[in-house]
Amino acid sequence: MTTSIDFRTCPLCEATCGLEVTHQEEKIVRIRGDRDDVFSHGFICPKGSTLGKIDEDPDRVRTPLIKQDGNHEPATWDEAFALIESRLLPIIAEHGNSSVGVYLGNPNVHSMSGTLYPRVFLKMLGTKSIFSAATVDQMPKHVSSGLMFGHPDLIPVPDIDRSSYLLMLGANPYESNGSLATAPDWPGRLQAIRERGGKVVVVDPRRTRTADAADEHVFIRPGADALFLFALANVVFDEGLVDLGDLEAHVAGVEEVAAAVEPFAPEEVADATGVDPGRTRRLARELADADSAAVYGRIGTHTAEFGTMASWMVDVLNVLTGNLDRPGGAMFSHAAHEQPRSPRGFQVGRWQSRVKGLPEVRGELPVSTMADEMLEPGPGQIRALVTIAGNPILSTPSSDRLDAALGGLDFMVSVDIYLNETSRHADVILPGASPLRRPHYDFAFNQLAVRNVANYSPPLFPLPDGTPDEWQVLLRLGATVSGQGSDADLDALDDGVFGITVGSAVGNPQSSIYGREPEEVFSATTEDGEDLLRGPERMLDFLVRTGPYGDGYGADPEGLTLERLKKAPHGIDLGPLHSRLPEDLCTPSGKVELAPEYLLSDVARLRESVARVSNGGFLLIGRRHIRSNNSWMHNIDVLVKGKERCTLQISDEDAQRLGLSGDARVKVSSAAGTLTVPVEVTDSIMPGVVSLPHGWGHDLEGSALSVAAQRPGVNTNRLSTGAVDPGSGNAILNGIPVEVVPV
Ligand SMILES: Nc1nc2c(c(=O)[nH]1)N[C@H]1C(S)=C(S)[C@@H](COP(=O)(O)OP(=O)(O)OC[C@H]3O[C@@H](n4cnc5c(=O)[nH]c(N)nc54)[C@H](O)[C@@H]3O)O[C@H]1N2
Ligand SMILES: Nc1nc2c(c(=O)[nH]1)N[C@H]1C(S)=C(S)[C@@H](COP(=O)(O)OP(=O)(O)OC[C@H]3O[C@@H](n4cnc5c(=O)[nH]c(N)nc54)[C@H](O)[C@@H]3O)O[C@H]1N2
Ligand code: SF4
Ligand SMILES: [Mo]
Repeated sequence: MTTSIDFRTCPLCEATCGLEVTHQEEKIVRIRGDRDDVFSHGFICPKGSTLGKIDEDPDRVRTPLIKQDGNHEPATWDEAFALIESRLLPIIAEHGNSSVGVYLGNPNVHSMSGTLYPRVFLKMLGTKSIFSAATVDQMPKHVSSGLMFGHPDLIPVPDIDRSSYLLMLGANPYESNGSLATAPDWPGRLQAIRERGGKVVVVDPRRTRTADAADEHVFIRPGADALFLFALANVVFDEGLVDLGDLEAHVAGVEEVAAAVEPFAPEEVADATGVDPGRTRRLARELADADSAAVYGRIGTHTAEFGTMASWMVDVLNVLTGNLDRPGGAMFSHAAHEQPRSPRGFQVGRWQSRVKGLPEVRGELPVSTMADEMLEPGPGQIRALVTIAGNPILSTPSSDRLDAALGGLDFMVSVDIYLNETSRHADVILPGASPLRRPHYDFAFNQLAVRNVANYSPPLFPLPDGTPDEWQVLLRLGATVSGQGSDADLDALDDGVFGITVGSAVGNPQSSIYGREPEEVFSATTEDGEDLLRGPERMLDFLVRTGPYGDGYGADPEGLTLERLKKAPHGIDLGPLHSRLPEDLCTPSGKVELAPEYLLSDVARLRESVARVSNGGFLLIGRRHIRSNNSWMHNIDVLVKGKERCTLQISDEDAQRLGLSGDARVKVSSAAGTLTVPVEVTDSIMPGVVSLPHGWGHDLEGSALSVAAQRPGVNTNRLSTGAVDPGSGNAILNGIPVEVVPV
């Protein structure tokens, strides 16, 4: 057997590491970090080397499965689609398109098919019952960015490679490898800040590995980030530290913000945050005085009661200290596939959810209310569900209720690679492709990267004969639910989708191919003058060629094309982040809107929270471990072996008070449910706070996860209540009041 080496980007998390894969035909010999990768320079984490194990996992679903008498049995693709057609079409005919709900999970943003084709499917289905992992994650950031910068995807990232001060809240990149700030090797990059004489400050109710490696760690009471950030802004005004720098002429609403933060002096919020007011004042001064600085908040800041307020104030601070859009501050990436955006502004709540009246954001509804929409009878009730790369039973709130809701549906389809806690409810499971058998380019994370890079990887191994790629599965599903027939011509449909994209570009004065003939673009997409490119790769070629570094179909012969990307297996470095404002703002005013009315209107609620007194109970928060990936990699033996990880962390002080020894088990109860878990006593968590990781609870009947079932752990989302941050509809997953009782 010949041994070959190929290079590809790891699709598992946001860090986008380059991998060097040694293999003998379809057998992986070794995976290690690609030292020549232009962005990751050899960095890898323990998950990256397990891609072969996912590919080989005997539990991975490889053929469609149809549920018969409670068991999932293999079926052909034609049988699976025929069943979907015969069951879903009558539901749609009788109850309307929105009676079919769709849930999109996190791995979609890690694949080309999953980034581009669910939206095509959704359009063909025509439902308004759309949910995704975004509302258990970063939706507050989309809302604040949409309102401040005019587009929900204009998300500034900390320019950590040049920054001299980083204030990081609710993020633990030593375990997570970073989020909404794509940077392979966070540990190395954070260390480099310190080596240049800069400073890293971490605000977290736990002293994490990231906090341990930082210059300073600040304990904060869960859920209090917004108050702390408002207090920092208060000091910046109070002590005359405002300096907008180059953005001065392009910012509206400074006075309104000054008035809004006025009641939040550090002394006022000290009890609620647990942060000493003198320290808050010092941190505000340090931030304002630094040569360059960035404030960066993540999951712990977002999945909280005031997630949108906190998310907003993070960028207010970046603006007030003159750090937005300047090197070393908080900057906007400029991805190779980015398309011109029109300054249309951004709106929240264009419609509301039926049962709880929660706001639509970006065309979707909060997943926290998905079960309500299924369980509450009446016109508009969701009766069927399609999940695409999602495991909401473990990942979204009030799992027991959702489990009952999925069990009661008339019909369910899961596009997934495992028969797991969620897909066990599906009448039909349609397998997605193994990560090694699909092409990769990071549409989502190149747009959030701390350096502009482009990297394309072809599929390492082919799909087995007769197995469609995931984009074809999604198109066929779209054809089926839209009545075009489960045997529709997928290539023709895909040509149609591509044609619409091309048509709108040639008609857009901002596009580099404005006024060109669509035919020219179609005929240019032949590879080697022969096979027509299709699907996501054709779209990638188009987006890159019409993107900021593209060849514009001949306009710039030196520019990027998919062919060029293919010739650069270690990626193409497009340089450090560059300033993009005010030109690329999408607000109707053309300014940074520092004080959008929608956000100001929620300040009173935050103000009320200052006076809340603790009842002495515990607040539950989450955590991640480097060997995890949300709920779906616990079936990989090398990642789960060793010490039990699904434990309730509790402080020494609290353990003593409750008389708990290191191997004790406790009952944890919230308004939503009760779990029994082993404790882990530690000095690294704040007294009054307990922490449990998410993604566990693999003991549900009907799943087929043989490795995960041996160490099931418990599902922390049985404790989350379904309460949301009203500004974004994002779930509150951190700061949940719980009671802890020894068993
Ligand atoms: N309590 C608590 N809950 C949380 C969080 C938390 O911090 N605390 N974090 C939240 C966050 S940030 C997120 S993003 C969500 C994640 O929420 P989800 O996306 O719902 O959950 P995952 O565990 O990522 O599940 C991914 C699913 O996709 C499948 N899958 C993997 N790869 C592929 C593929 O290539 N194709 C297809 N079709 N399927 C695939 C897996 O088998 C699995 O079923 O969880 C959230 N839940
Ligand atoms: N190993 C691993 N990597 C992952 C994932 C995974 O599951 N495992 N999931 C991926 C996904 S989908 C995402 S979105 C990212 C998330 O990436 P991160 O945002 O870095 O997520 P975490 O590592 O959970 O870090 C969140 C931190 O917030 C703290 N925290 C909790 N509540 C509060 C609070 O109220 N205030 C403050 N200031 N801090 C608080 C927690 O103690 C924790 O240390 O990670 C990605 N990478
Ligand atoms: S850090 Fe993320 S991208 Fe890098 S190897 Fe690990 S899982 Fe893959
Ligand atoms: Mo996430």
